[in-house]
Amino acid sequence: MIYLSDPKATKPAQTLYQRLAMISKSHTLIGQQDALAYGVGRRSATYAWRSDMADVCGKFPAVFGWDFGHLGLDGRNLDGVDFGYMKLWMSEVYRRGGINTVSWHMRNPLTGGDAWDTGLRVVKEILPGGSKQARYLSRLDRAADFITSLTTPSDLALSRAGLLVHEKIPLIFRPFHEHTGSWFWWGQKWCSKEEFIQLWRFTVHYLRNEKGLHQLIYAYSPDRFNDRSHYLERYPGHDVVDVFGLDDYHDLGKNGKTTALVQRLRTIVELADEYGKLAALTETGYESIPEANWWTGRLSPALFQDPLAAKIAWVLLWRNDRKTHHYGPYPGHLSSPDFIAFSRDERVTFLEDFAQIEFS
Ligand code: BMA
Repeated sequence: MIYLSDPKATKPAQTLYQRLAMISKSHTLIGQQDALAYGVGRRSATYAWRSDMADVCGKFPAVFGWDFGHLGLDGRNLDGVDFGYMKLWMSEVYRRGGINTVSWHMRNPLTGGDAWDTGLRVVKEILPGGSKQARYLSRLDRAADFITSLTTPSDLALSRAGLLVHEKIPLIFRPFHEHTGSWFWWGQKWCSKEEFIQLWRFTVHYLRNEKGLHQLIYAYSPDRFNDRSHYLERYPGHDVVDVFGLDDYHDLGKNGKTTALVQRLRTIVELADEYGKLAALTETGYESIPEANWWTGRLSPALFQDPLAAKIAWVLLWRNDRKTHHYGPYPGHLSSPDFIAFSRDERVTFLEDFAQIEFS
């Protein structure tokens, strides 16, 4: 048994964590960012249950990525996803047995610019005592309101009898991602190790203790790293992290080396085994997938050729935005036939499969 870092974790969050631990021994869930919100060449103005992946292979991803960037600004996130619909999609994902994970390309609280607005030491300004701490707290409050509002009737029979109990939907929360790079204002060049760790710990404690959120599973998600000690350099602690994540596009891209990715996956799986947590490839892909057999030729060997690396719980592809910026297949794309072959690999687990796997 593995246990969430939050001693007060809700039962559904704890159950989801256990299920992921069990499934990761033999399967890897497939995920995608914004999979339901739009696809290449298609943006629906309303709520719909559709994804490019399902249009290609008939199956939906099991893990659905979302982003809180621009929360509270104009009703839409940084990539134009309406937050009202996002809530509906997240609830429906949960109802169908899928998993929601949230990243946050948070705007720069010091300058008002976007997440990529770097150059100043922002982190120390949002910590307690900093000039922008109040602004940061109001953003956390908004996120907490959104998360709190994500509920679902826990039992239909009870709810019909008028005894409606609302269950809080568990979320995998993945803040301050890719901090080993310096392209975001929380990146390694823009804050000290101590500041980063303090920011992480402060955020988790605020959401847990002040906002009472116990449905969150926290993913620590650096970009590429050299070795185990580099990976752990800014690690904020076992009591505030549940998933050892990795964002890695490079190793599956043009000049990438599968062996380098496999080595990194081995490291995070080892850590997960050692500390009783999960490991996941929290973002990856090859922009516009210019290789027809990328799925079975590159991704699949990276995920499965090494038995230890194969124990990651999920892999999340980035979003399908437009022909020059997409990380999943779409009908007519040159890699779609190969994606169909990849989707038939029984180790690759989609939403429909995840619901059917027996847990002992
Ligand atoms: C990047 C790109 C951007 C997007 C951002 C946040 O990788 O996809 O277009 O705004 O992620 O989702």
